[in-house]
Amino acid sequence: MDELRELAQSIDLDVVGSNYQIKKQHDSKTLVGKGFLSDILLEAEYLGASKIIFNKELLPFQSKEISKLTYMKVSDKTELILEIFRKNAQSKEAHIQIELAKLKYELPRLAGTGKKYSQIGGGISTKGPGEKKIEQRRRYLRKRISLLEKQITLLGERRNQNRSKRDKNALFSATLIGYTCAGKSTFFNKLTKSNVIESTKPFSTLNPTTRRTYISDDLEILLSDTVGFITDLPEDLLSSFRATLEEIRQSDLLIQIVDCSEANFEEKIISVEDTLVKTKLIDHKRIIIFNKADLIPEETLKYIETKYQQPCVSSINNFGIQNAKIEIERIIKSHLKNKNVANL
Ligand SMILES: Nc1nc2c(ncn2[C@@H]2O[C@H](COP(=O)(O)OP(=O)(O)OP(=O)(O)O)[C@@H](O)[C@H]2O)c(=O)[nH]1
Ligand SMILES: [Mg+2]
Repeated sequence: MDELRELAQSIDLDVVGSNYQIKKQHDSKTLVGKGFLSDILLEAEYLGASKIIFNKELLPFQSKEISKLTYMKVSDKTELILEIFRKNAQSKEAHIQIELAKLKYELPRLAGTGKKYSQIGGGISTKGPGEKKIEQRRRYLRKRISLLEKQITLLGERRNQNRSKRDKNALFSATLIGYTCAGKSTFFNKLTKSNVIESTKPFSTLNPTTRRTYISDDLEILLSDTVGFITDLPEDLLSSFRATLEEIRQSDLLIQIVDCSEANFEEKIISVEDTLVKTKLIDHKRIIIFNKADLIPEETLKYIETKYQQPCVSSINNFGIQNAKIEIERIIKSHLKNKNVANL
């Protein structure tokens, strides 16, 4: 719920209240129980809310059922994330990816927003103009989705061409991955002396950026910064970000950045690994770097170092950066050595 609040606030929504229910099973019609639902709708109306956001993706008919009971806009975490992505999109590619994910989200929910269209008219048990409008919109969405998919494929091909040019240079490639706001871009900027956006707001990076950088005096690599992950990242959104997934897939090494100053950082490691499983990237060579070490007490730092035996750094000062580079270099060199032995 804290994360949902932060997501909402990142796009300047004013959060006036929150509530939760613990249930063994979700209510198939309304997600939460009927009694609880009427309580929260009353509370939200009393607090003057104009929108109610569920911290779980609502099934299309669930959002339709809940909408029948209130004048407030009924939304969910997926829609909120889509909105954040839309606001942060800067490149043409990001805009296409987000529009595609949004349309894919809208398509099965069209009947749920039927009121908007069916108010136009329609007699009893006849196919009125309302239904026709829905059908028209559905057809439009399908056409537009297929057009956008083609555009993304084209952009992907162009990216592949660039990548194969890069591959000729045969540089080892590493990609930064991790939960949103973990500090991937800050670490990237530190290593590559670049200037990509760093921000306290989630999902500030949408498109991958790749730069050459010397990890040691004699080892130059390609380092990529990518979009952040989040628990329950909508599948459509993830699959729309094919460029990022490709970047990760083609990479020789994944560097998972973890914000170790958060109380639930271990849950977030598992959440990122879940996404890696879903995207079939879990078997990729991967190391973890614990970031924001400047924000944690000495004992916690010791605990993490002992438990994980992975580098701890601060990307805003230089703490641990040299060690992290040495560790990355060690892994790359052992990988290259194994590759050479395999090629003999
Ligand atoms: N104190 C401290 N803050 C950090 C550190 N690294 C990053 N930050 C801050 O954490 C916030 C998020 O950093 P980003 O680099 O934008 O995080 P990201 O992982 O790229 O996030 P997205 O691209 O939005 O997914 C920024 O406000 C950074 O200044 C660190 O080592 N210490
Ligand atoms: Mg970033």
